[in-house]
Amino acid sequence: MTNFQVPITPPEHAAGLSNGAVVKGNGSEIPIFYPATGQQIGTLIEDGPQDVDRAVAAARKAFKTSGWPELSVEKRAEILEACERIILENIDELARLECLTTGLVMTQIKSFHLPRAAYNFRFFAQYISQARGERYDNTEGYMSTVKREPAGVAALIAPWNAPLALATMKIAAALAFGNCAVLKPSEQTPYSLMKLVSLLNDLLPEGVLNLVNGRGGVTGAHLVGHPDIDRVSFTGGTVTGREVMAAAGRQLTPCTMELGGKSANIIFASADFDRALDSALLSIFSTNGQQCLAGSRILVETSIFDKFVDAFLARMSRIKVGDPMAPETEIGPIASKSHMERILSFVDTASKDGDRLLGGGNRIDDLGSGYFMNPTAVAAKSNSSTVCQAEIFGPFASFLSFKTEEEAISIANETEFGLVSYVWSDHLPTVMNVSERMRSGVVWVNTPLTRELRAPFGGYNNSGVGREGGHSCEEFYTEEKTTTIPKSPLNPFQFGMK
Ligand code: TXE
Repeated sequence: MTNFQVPITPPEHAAGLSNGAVVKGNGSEIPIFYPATGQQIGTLIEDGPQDVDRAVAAARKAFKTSGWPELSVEKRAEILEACERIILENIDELARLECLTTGLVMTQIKSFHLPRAAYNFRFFAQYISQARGERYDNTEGYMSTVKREPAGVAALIAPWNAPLALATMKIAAALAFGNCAVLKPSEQTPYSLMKLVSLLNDLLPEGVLNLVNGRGGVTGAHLVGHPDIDRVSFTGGTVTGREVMAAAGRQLTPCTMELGGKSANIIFASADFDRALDSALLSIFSTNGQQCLAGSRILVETSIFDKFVDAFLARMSRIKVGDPMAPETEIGPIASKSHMERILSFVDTASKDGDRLLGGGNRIDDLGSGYFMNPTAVAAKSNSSTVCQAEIFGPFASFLSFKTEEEAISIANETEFGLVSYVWSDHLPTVMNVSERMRSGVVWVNTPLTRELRAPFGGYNNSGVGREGGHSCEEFYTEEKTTTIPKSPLNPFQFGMK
């Protein structure tokens, strides 16, 4: 293990940004830990209800007076492109802060997460530049136009597993369509987003983008239930999602919910074996296994089951777990001690359910006090096993076998979730049949983790409500206004003339 660079100095804006100024939160102090050592590396000052009110008021003021909603698309796109550049220019610092709080592997942050974070801004700059209008001449003598206007002030709630990649989708989309926003990072992983917001604030008019810090039940709950919020965009767990949506619902605030998953990765004997193997490993073990779109239920056709599982286990045993800043590391620490303990508790649950542990299943004690565990795989007794139904959210794969396409489809769809599905086969009729019948928001055929930002991303059932992506974000972050005008003066029907 190399020496971890701790402690760190938190980014300058330690307690929320409101109205462009640093506001000292008046709430509790929350310790921030480096998951690779378990050491406390800093403190977060929680923003209480009054701080949240100030941040929302600052965003509302900016919405009314900053000129951001009225800015021409050309100028707004230029600023979004500058946001992309500033992220890329500060990639080292942002990556370090992301790594220090999440334990994500530095090479993955720099190769996937931060390029995506930057691209989110470029994507929405390009998207709004292609905007098209609507006009109807169907009613004799009239024309009607439909305009999309910014919705107002958006509350953006970010999770801890990939803060920069996930929050920037929300920030870029909300701002691109002319909204102002208040972001709340996870109380576990605030630093990279605090740094990001402070960088973006050098480019944006005052008050357009604000940040509040604190626990979900305190700062988050006050924000999402705030009467002056026009949109809530949430990424997190399904249980929390229900609470957030209920709070927003009381204010009739529209929400998007990007929640959990238990995605099926279906591997047919007709698949390209090696690519399917690479993909199975990548989709369950990247981002330390802590991602909603993980291929966590691996369904393999019986005729290749043993061969596939053996090959998977051989590769899994060679995965390098360790210092997230070391270039050779593939899996870093789990994000928190309690989460690691939760993941490992599924090993006992599996044993009680009659599942078979294939490998891993333990904490790695010789890596010190960090939250390291071995990548884990289980052969499940059936799809009803807890490890096939619960979102474990860690480097934990559950294997099942199937004999027929029908059986694979039925197992894949037997879940409370429905975020993504992976289908591996080179037989076109199989691909067509299975992909058509997946009850999930996204189907990846012969490819893992490939986001097309123009297309909707989100889930069926308990995986979410609404979608993120080009057109879906445009619909979510705007209000539609229809304006009807007669083409020449027309006499309305006359009352009181009889
Ligand atoms: O996340 P929470 P948790 C799943 C994963 C994980 C489980 C629980 O299975 O094990 O959820 O994770 C804020 N009002 N995912 O409990 O609570 C909170 O402060 C407003 C899937 O750590 O969902 C944080 O900023 N906000 C996932 C954010 O919600 C509230 C990503 C997410 O926290 C709030 C993370 C409230 N009442 C976990 N309560 C994905 N979809 O990628 C909490 N928050």
